[in-house]
Amino acid sequence: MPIEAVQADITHLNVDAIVNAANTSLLGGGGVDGAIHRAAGPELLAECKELNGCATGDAKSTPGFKLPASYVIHTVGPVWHGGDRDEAELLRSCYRRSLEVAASLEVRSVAFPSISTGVYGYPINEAARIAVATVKQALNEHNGIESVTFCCFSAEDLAVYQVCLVE
Ligand code: AR6
Repeated sequence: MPIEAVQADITHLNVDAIVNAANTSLLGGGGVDGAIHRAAGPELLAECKELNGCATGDAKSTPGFKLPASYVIHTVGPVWHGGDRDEAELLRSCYRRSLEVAASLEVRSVAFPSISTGVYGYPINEAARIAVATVKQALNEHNGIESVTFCCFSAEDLAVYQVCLVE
């Protein structure tokens, strides 16, 4: 099953790389970012300090330290402002760039959280449709990536992703 959706805490997943929904400072925060930093341990913050931040729509990697995943790919989703500030293109870019970074690390399995749909306020239906379509398209260019997991925190989000996956 190359692309699937699950309901889980992303910090528990046994995949090669997990994606973090970070902010431009890359210095930690709440939500999934806070959970990843807590689970990886303080070495993750020290490593992130060396990265000099990350632009919205871009992605940068670190080791996973205490996580089961070998790598964390930190990406920065757009803040939702109503849809007329390039939010969709920036969100697509997060998924594309994260998979490019994953391919450059030669990882086989990647898990994404639902980028921008928490604190950043992106509507879940539109965000999930973008996530699934962008990943399906990008995987055609990255033959080494064998599986992508959409890691949903809530049952409601999982139901949305499952609809998008069969569309
Ligand atoms: N595993 C999987 N998903 C999770 C977890 C977890 N452990 N914890 C939360 N989620 P958010 P954003 C879900 O707010 O909207 C941070 O402070 C959550 O339910 O984490 O991109 C950063 O530093 C939601 O579905 O990220 C930024 O400042 C999804 O992850 C800002 O929040 C994303 O919610 C980024 O906001």
